[in-house]
Amino acid sequence: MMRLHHAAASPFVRKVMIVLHETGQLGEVELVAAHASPIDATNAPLKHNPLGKIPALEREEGPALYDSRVITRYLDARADGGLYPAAPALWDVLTLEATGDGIMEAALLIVYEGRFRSPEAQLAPWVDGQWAKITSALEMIEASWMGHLAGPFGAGQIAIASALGYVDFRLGARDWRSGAPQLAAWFAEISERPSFKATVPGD
Ligand code: 99T
Repeated sequence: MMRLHHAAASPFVRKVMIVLHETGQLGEVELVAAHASPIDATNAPLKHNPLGKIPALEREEGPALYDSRVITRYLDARADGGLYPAAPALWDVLTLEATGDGIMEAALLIVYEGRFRSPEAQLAPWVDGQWAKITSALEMIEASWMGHLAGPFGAGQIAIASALGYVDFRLGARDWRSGAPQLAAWFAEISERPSFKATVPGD
């Protein structure tokens, strides 16, 4: 039995959960509740990921895996799930996945700025700069990646949808949809997939 260090708020964990759903491996993983935090590693899976971050995946045949991109790729290969195509299509999928992960990272930095700094210590240009990364990524997806998103389902769609779900969950007061209407329509539709409905973020 594999063990996944998990929290329902994490978009990085959500990608892994969606892959487990999509590849029929849910029954092979035990979920271990973790509360990773950059300033308190008490409940972080440090033994399995020295960086103290989740997700981390314990497996039988070797040391634990991290980070989320490694885990999703491992699980897909394990089940021959087809979420990562062969090269050259792979390079597009990995770039789109990196874009989704980058949106999550920027959103998480905004969240952490609000969570760990006193209001006086928070830096508005820093928060604005992270939000600018998100909007520039969304603009690029809207302009250049809609055809890919409409194509074969895979790790790129999983990462982008998990990122958008996280932005809505933690930064819901910010409007991204009016600047990316096609992406907003795609997100509404893909959110109906059972693997997405089963993994909606929560605290
Ligand atoms: O930074 C820390 O020490 C703890 N943070 C985490 O473990 C977050 C949880 S999302 N995970 C990552 O940053 C993983 C990033 C890595 N590159 C990957 O696995 O892809 C928590 C979301 C929330 O609470 O709102």
